[in-house]
Amino acid sequence: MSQEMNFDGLIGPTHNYAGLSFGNMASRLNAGERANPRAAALQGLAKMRCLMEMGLVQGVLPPHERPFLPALRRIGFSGSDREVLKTAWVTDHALVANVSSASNMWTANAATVSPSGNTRDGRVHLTPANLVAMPHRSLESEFTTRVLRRVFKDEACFCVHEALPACDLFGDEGAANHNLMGARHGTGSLEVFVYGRVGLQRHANRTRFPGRQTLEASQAVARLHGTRHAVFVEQNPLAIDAGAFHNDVVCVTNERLMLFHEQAFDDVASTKDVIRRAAETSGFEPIFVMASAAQMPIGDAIRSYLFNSQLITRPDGKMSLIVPSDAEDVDSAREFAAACVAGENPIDEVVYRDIRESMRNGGGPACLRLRVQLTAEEMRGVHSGVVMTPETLTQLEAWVRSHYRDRLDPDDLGDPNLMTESRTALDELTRILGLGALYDFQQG
Ligand code: SUG
Repeated sequence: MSQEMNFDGLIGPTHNYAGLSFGNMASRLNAGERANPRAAALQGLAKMRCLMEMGLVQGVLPPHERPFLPALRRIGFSGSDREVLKTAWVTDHALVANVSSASNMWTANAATVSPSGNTRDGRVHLTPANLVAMPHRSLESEFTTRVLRRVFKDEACFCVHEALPACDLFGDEGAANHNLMGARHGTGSLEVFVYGRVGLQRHANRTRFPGRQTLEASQAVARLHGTRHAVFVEQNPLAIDAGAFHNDVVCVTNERLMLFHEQAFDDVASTKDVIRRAAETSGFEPIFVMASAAQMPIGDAIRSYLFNSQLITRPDGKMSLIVPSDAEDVDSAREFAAACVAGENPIDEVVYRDIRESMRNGGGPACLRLRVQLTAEEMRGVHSGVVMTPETLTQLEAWVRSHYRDRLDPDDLGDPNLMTESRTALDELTRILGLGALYDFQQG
């Protein structure tokens, strides 16, 4: 028997709104606004506590070092750390914004994960996403690989691959474009890879906004993992252009259930058909719950992030939908969520959570977590420091309160004190989570 464990990204001390993500509506609309890193991190921790109280096993992944000075040195800035930051800031604020983003909080983009029941060698396989579509996110994969190799160290149980080659052809966004479906967690399941474009057809762009995940990347990940049952389906260009830069903005799965918007996929009838046929081979019957465009215009789906909810199975076997509180303000989304609970499907509860600070950058509940299905033995192999208990959560809340600012404007990113404060916080965090010297600034 397996259990699902969610690894949430701890929201880092430099959380801000720099408008870095082309094609992500919230990122553009809130560019330049004042952020509250302290509230952001506490909202994230409160969501984790809520899931733990529902009986789920919760893990965390630490924030990355930001501002990331090695990236500035690599492009020619030199001197002491303070000098590097100062000269880069004077040269171009945008460079500093890119190396300061706390975007690694969205761990649905950290990696693609195949459970051991699905893979040929019977190990859990993880491929860190290269995130090449956005410069600020492309800085994440190296450190993510390091973290995942510490957290999933036991090579008898886990295999953490290198990220795919960092080029346009292999644009990979991790679990945000990958869904698991199966009779129950841990039973051999079907992996539904969803791509935004065919990389080799780069000049035949069907979208105005980037389709970040390529078919070639999805196929490469399935090959690396030795995935037994996989299908590859395409995002709808219309959804991408409406702001669904990742498929998880318009679709979520849990066990046999797929909850999605009518315009999520390029060809919804054939997508359902492909999944249905593949599911038959995997030995289960999928349940599709779809919001039609008439019930909920695609713009409402993007504004509310209803489909970016976490769909979870509680220990009693029923499902809960953890929805961003922003969705309560969008009539069609609120009504559809209520209808899901009333309808003939396993969802029997909707829980609204306030994660507004993350939402303003286009990151909902499902973006903030990486799902990993683990057997009891694999669970024991996970680095225990990152497995949350109510006490560690309390400790992390106190840590946030003592180190994080409660306001951050994009203009503050050039402040060397922010760098020092962040390093002090992260240094302490590695002790709380028992991770050892993990960050570049801790070396030497
Ligand atoms: O990659 N936003 C992230 C949001 C990621 C959401 N993740 C999933 N859907 N799984 C992105 O666009 C905004 C940063 C800024 O503008 O400051 C940002 O990176």
